[in-house]
Amino acid sequence: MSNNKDTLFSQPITELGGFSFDKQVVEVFPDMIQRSVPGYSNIISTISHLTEQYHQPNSRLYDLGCSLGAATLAMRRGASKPGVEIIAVDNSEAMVERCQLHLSAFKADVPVEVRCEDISQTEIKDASVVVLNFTLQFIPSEQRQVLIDKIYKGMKSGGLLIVSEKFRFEDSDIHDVLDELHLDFKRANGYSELEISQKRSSLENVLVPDTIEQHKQRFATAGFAHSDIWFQCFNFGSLVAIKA
Ligand code: GEK
Repeated sequence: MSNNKDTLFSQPITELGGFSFDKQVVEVFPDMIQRSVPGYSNIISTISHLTEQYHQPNSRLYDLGCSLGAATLAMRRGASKPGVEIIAVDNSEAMVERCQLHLSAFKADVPVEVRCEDISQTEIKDASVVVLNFTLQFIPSEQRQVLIDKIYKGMKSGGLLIVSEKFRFEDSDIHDVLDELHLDFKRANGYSELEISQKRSSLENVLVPDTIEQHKQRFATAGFAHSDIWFQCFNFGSLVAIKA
């Protein structure tokens, strides 16, 4: 995987467009996500453990919005039962191309199919574990319930859905405290004020966070019998939902 440092927003950009997962982003992605998302490594390693516990024989595991396949690899490490197949999906061609290359560099028994498609088009079938690791926040708000409904319908009984996201907080004082902690995290990881503010503008209306309550409500509406947050660091975290 590429080890390039993320300097995409280090110089003033006159015409700042909306953020997109293009070739330039692919080159710096591992560094970018590590330095921008608090708890990312913890979440990735826990995806392995959760996969180990929840994957079922003769089932499919989905990584929706797989980027370079970090969660796919984590799932592959955790999967050992017979008849398991992983399907990794992303709609960025540049990401899928690099993901494929990266996955083929590691030998493993569990087959992985990497698809370049919009996850709204992905058929979910016989799924025991489904991962949306920082992807749902990029899906238009009005399409989120439809997507979670579809995932629920395609899951096996006892299946697990893992959804990691940046969160919004209803209480504006709490929102500000957690947001400031996140900015400090980015500063401590070497991002300048210019990089932070340009990235923030570029993500506006592209990354639209929900509250933790909205996520739980959406899971309940889809039919999930159980859901809760299992990890939180500042305004980032991860939830699980279980199909009865
Ligand atoms: C990780 N899960 O490293 N269909 C398919 N892919 C999409 C769509 C869509 N409609 N919208 C966005 N994406 C990864 C990190 S990154 C998170 C996920 C981040 C893809 C997009 O192309 C990108 O690769 C990914 O979702 C989000 O565990 O960069 O903050």
